[in-house]
Amino acid sequence: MAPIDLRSDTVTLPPPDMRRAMAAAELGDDVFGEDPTVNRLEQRAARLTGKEAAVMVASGTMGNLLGILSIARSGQEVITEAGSHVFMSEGGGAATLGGIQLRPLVSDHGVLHPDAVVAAIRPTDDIHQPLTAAICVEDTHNRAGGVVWPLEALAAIRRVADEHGLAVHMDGARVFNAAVALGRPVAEIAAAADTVTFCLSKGLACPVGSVLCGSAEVIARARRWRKMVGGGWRQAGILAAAGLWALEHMIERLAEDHANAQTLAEGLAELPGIEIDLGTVQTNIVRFRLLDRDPRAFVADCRTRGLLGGAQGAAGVRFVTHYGIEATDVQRALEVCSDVLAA
Ligand code: TLP
Repeated sequence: MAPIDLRSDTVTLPPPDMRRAMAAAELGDDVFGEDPTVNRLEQRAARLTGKEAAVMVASGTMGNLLGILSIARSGQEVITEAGSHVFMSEGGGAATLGGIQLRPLVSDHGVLHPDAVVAAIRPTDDIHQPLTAAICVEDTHNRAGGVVWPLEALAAIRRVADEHGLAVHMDGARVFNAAVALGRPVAEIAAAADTVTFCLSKGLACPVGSVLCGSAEVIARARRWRKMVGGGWRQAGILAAAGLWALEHMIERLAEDHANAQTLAEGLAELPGIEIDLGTVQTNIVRFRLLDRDPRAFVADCRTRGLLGGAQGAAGVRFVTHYGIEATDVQRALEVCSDVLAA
């Protein structure tokens, strides 16, 4: 039997109809701006997020990097959350390639408090300090367990940014999960941000791709950065076709992943030796702590029984539900966890 793979929603495979759409895609050279399918995806992404323009990129990491490089300059600082993906898991790209310093702030489950952000903004009249250029938010927040930013919290960050002349970048790798959880259009969520990246290759099941959206001016800068980091691609319409198909067919079904994550979390909460904050399980990510076990050993024992997950830090484990995971898989996953904990 194939293992139940809950390591990430990045493991999703393209559905047969998505593959057919890819095979049928009309293509051109995207570096010349001549791939009609890429152009269509970028227009669609801009419309969906309520922005003027968009650029398709290889990954969420590239989208965040180009977004930050396009709204901040060398020597400036970007405020972000201490557990955010840009700060923890993107190789220090903004510092390496842009000379931009990230300023991590501790938060309440990934949601930055506006007062903490205000307190972190650098004074402009002190020549010792770098200047603050932007604020980065992550919605949904991965390390917090797929937590959705309340719209009021986003609006509060927007107000702070406007009061201090700062830009806002949203790492919306899973912003469609946030939109489905809130029952609101993505544009309403992205309204708080100047630039927003979303991923096609996670819950939306595309093989490759993310899109960075923003004003025409900022996206023009991002295109220059994309070319510089080797991200100018040619007949990328074959990938954009997957994205267009996904935006049409894969968003609403994310609710199934959320329901499966909920069932999984509630089942795990019943098991001895597991500590889980059910309040953080709002989308498709389930994070929990093991009270008396090494998470790596737990994950290895699950693997031998056909369940894949991820160990995180000293006590944490992460499971992610996604396209291809059914309610019956969740029941089997719970049985495996129960067996491993009882062994
Ligand atoms: N997250 C991945 C990897 O870190 C392993 C995962 O499995 O969760 N922003 C957020 C919030 C992300 O969770 C990720 C990827 C990215 C950006 C980066 O996307 P990619 O992997 O496309 O560069």
